Amino acid sequence: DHQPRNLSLPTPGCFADPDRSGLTATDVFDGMTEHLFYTLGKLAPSASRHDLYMALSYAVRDRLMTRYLAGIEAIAANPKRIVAYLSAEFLIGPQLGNNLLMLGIQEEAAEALKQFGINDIEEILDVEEEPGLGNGGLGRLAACFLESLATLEIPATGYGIRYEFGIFDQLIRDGWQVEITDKWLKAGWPWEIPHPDQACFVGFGGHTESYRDHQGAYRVRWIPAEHAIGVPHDVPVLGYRVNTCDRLRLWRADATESFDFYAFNSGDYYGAVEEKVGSETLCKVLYPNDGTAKGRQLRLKQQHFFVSCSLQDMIRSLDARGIPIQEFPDHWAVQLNDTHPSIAVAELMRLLLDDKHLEWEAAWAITTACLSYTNHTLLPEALEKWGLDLFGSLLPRHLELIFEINRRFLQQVRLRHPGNEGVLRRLSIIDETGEKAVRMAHLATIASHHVNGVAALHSDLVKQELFPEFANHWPDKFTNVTNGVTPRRWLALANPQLSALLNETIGDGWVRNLEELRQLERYADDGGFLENWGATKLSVKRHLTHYIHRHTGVLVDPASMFDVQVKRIHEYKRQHLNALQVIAQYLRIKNGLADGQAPRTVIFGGKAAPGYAMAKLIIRFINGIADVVNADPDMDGRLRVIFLADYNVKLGERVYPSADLSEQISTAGLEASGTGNMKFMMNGALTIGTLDGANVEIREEVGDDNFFLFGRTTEGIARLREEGYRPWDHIDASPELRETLNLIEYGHFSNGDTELFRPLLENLIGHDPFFVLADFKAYLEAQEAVSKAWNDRPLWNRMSLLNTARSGKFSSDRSIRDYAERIWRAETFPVTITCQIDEAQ
Ligand code: B1H
Repeated sequence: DHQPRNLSLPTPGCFADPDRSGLTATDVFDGMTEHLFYTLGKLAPSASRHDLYMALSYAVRDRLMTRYLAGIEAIAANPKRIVAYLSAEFLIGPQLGNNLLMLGIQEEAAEALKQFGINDIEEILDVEEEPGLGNGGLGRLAACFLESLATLEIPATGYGIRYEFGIFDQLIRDGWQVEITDKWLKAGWPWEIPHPDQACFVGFGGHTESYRDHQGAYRVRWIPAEHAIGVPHDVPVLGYRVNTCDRLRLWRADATESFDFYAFNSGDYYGAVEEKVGSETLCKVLYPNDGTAKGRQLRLKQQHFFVSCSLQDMIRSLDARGIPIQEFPDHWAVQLNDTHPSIAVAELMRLLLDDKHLEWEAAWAITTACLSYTNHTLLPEALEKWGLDLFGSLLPRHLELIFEINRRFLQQVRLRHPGNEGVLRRLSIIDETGEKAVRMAHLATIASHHVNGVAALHSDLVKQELFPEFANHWPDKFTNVTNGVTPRRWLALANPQLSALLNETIGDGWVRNLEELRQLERYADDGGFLENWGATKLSVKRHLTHYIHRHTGVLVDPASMFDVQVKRIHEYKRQHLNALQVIAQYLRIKNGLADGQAPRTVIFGGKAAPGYAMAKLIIRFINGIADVVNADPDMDGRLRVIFLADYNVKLGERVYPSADLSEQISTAGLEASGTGNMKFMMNGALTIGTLDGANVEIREEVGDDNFFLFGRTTEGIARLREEGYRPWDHIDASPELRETLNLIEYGHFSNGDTELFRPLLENLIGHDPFFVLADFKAYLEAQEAVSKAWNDRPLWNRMSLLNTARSGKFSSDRSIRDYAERIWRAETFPVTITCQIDEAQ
C-alpha cells in the first residue's frame, strides 16, 4: 500500500518533481506563499525578512527533494563505489544562494521576492545564519569537495558532527577579539532533514570480556559503561545543474534513555537523568583550535561518536542491500580528513571482529582496502596524540586492538630492520618518549592504502620530514593531491559581475570546466578588454567599500589597491609581518619617502584560537595600527588599514572578488597548501607570497612574471635554523626595520602604552620562531614591485586577467577527479529522474 514513486525511468530534460513541480518564478512564489501560511504560520503582509528567507528556503528545499531522494535510490541501485568523506569539520557556508545557483533559479527567486516587495534578493540571502561547523581551510575544503563530488556525479556521503555551537562569532572591542557563542540553530535552520529512524548506538568507557562463541572460537566483547544515540541529520548537497544530490550526514548526540530505570526505581531521580546530561553535551561545541591538537577527552569522544555512527551506517547500507561484509571495500571508499576521524581504523576492526565475527586477517584486509588518509599539517602541535590512560578509559577495546595492530606491524618492521631499535621507536603507533601516547597519524598511515598531502611541496615534506621511515617502508603509499576550491561558490556565486563578463567573453563552460578560462588569454593584449576588466573589478570593490563603511565607520577609496590577508590568525601565517610592513609604509609617507608608493587599503580578517595569546595580541596590534593610520590626515588617499571582524564563509564571498593583492606570506614549509590563495587567484587578484604550500603551484601556473615572490625557501629556513638564527642581525642591518620596531616599542600604536605589545616585540627580537625579521627586507622590496606594477594599470590588469585565466588547475573538480581515479577508484553514476507518479498507490 506504500509504493515508492518511481524515480528511475529516464525522461531526458525533465527535472521537475512530482509534487511541487515547477521552477518558474510563479511556482517559487506559490511555494513561498504556501510555506509562509502552513509551515511558518504567517500572513504575507506581516512576514519579516527572516520569514521570507525561511519561506524561500523551504520552497527551494521542496524543489531539490526529488534529487535528494533519487540520490538515495541511486545508492540502493548499487553503484560501484560510494565515497564516504569523514571529517570533524564541514564549513559549508550559506545554503540558499548556492542552491538557487545549482538549480538555476536565481532570477526566478528574485522575481518571486519582488512580489513580496523585496527588490534586492541580497537582503534575504543576507539573513541566513551560516553553520560554522569548521575552523578554516580544512573544513572549507571538505565542503568544496562534497560539492565537486556532486557536480561530477560521483555518489558520496560526507559524514560529520552536527555541533550545536560552531566556531565562535568574533567581535572586536577596544581592538581585542571577543568570542561569542555561535547559536546558529536559534532561529531554525531549514536545510537539514533529521532521520531519527536511522539512529545508531555508540558506547564509551567500561571494560572488555573474552568468551568462547558457540563454535568454541575465542572472542572479545566490549561492555561500555555509557552510551549515546546518534541521530543523522542530512544536508542535501546539490551538484551544479545535474540530477546528482549527494548528502552531508551530520550526527547529533542524544541520550540513550531519558532516564535510567534502575536508578529511578531506587529513588535516585537526579542520578537517573545524569547520563542524559552527559550525552547531550557531546556535540555541543566545535573545538576552535585550528592547527593545534589541544583537545580534551570530550574531543576524542566526539571523534569516536561520529566515526562509529558513520561506519555502522555504511555497514547497515550493505546489510540492507544483502551485500556480504567481505565486499565492504568494493562499495565504500572511506577518506579520513586528517587524523580527526582516524579512530575509524580501530572501530572498523572492532565492528568486523566483535560484531561480524571475522578473523583478524580478513578484517585487516577489509580495513586497509577501504581507508585512505589525508595529512593537512606538519606542525608538531597539530599532530594528534592521546595519552594511554585517557584513551584506555574511554575506549578500552580500541586500545587493545591498536596494541595488536602495532604488534603485528612492528613484527614486519623487525624483519626488514633487524636490531634497529631506533626505527621501531619512530614507527611505533605508541610514542614512548614522555607520557605514553597513541600517535593517530601513525595509526592512520599504517591502516591506509594511500596517504596524501595537499600540495606538491607539502606531500614531499610529508615523505621527507614527517614519515621518512614510513615512506621508505611503503614508497607507493604516499602521494599528492593538490587542493582545489569550487568555482561555483567562489566565482559564479560570489562574483556575479566578473562571471557575467566571463560569460559574455568565453561562454559559461568555465563553470563546469575551469580550464576553459584559458580562452581569456586571447584578450591579454586587448587594451579595451583590459580596461573593461579593470572597471569590473572597481565596481565589485564598491560593494566591499560600503560594507567596510557600515561595519567599521572607515571610508576607503575603492580606487586604492585592496591588499588583503584573510585567514586564521597564526604566527606561521605571519600577519605580523604584514603589519610591520604597513608601519614601514606609514613611516615612509611620514618621512616624505613614499614617492611612487601605490595608495593602499590593507585589509585583514581572521579569528584567533581563544587560548592563543600571541594570535590575539596580533589582532590587537593590527587594530592599534589601524587606529593611528586611519586618524592621520597625512595618510588620506595613501593608506588605510582595516580589520574586518568575524571572518567566515559569507564574508569571504564578499572579500575575494574585491581583492587586488593576495597576501600569502607564511614561513616556507609551514602552510600545507592554503586554499584562500586559490580563491583570490580565480577572482583576478595578484599574489605576493613565499614559496610555500600551493603558492608554488600557483606561481608555476601563472608564470614568475605574474607573481610577486619573496622570502627564504624551505631549505633556506632550515639552513638558518641550523646555523643559529639571530634576529638581531637583521635589525642591525636595516635602519628601516629598527625604526619600525622602535615606533612600536615607544607606544606609538598603543596610546603611549609601552607594555601592551612588549610580548610581541620580545618574541620577534628574542627568538622570532617564524623568521619574520629574516624575511622583512625581501618582503618590503616585493611590496615595492607591487606598487610599481599597480601604477602601470594596463600591466596590472593584464596580470590580473592572466591570474584568472590560469587558475583552472585549482578547481576542486580537478582535485576530486584525482582522488577518484588514483585513490578511491570511484566512478560517475549519473542519476535519471522521471516526472511519472506511480499511480498504483
Ligand atoms: C589545516 C588543520 C587543522 N591543517 C587541527 N591542519 C585542527 C588541524 O581543530 N583542530 O585540531 C583543525 C585544523 N587545518 C589546513 O588545511 C592547512 O593549514 C592549510 O594549509 C590547508 O590548505 C587546509 C586544507 O588542506
